[in-house]
Amino acid sequence: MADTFSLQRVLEAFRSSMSENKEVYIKYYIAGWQELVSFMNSLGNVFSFISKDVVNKIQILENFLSGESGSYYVTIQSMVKYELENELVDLTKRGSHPESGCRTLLRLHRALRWLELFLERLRTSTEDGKTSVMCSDAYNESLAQHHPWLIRKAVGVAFCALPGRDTFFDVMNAGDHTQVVALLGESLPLIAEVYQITEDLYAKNHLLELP
Ligand code: 1PZ
Repeated sequence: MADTFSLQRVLEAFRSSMSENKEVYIKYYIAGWQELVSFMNSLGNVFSFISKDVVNKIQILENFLSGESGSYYVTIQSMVKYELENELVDLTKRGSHPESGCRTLLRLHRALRWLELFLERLRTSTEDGKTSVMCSDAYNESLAQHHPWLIRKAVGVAFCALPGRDTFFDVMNAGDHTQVVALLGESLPLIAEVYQITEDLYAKNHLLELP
């Protein structure tokens, strides 16, 4: 199944990431990101500085998960509890824990909001819709607020290299446009729910501004 339905696999990973009692499994959460990285790579080299950062963050989380404290990293909930109780998080400025699980996942979490906003725009777009505009509108509404000027500029350049809407739908490998739109309609509530659960957890623990 490796070369079929990339969008489908993203959906499946995020679907599997939610446990019955609404905890989020890190293993599947990063599997979803891994799929998004493959997708991004298929769009061309301009995006490699973005996918490298995502790959790096996936790796940090994978190392925790396969390390000796791995059992505390099964869900985002257990990770937050473990890292906070053991003072493994730099809370106000970067110090002895610059790559905590909590701050690393927060970067992906913020990017997930971008993804949600972008895919929603794509889903509801008309034939003459421009992906670069959808991308940058979604970006300005979310991730951009957390990025310095230089990165915002570089991201702006990358957006200009995005393929058009038709190609985008094709690269998603999920059938004709109507089918892609249907699949997006199915995936978005899921992604939104995973996002909201994480957002509430981070808000409750005052972790939304981790350096
Ligand atoms: C398909 C088009 C892809 C457009 C992607 C739009 C988002 C642009 C994100 C730009 C990231 C730039 C490179 C790295 C930035 C890092 O400094 C930050 C903060 O991490 P820190 O420096 O604090 O460790 N990294 C991030 O914000 C994570 C960005 C993830 C972007 C994921 C894009 C998902 C693409 C999905 C494809 C459909």
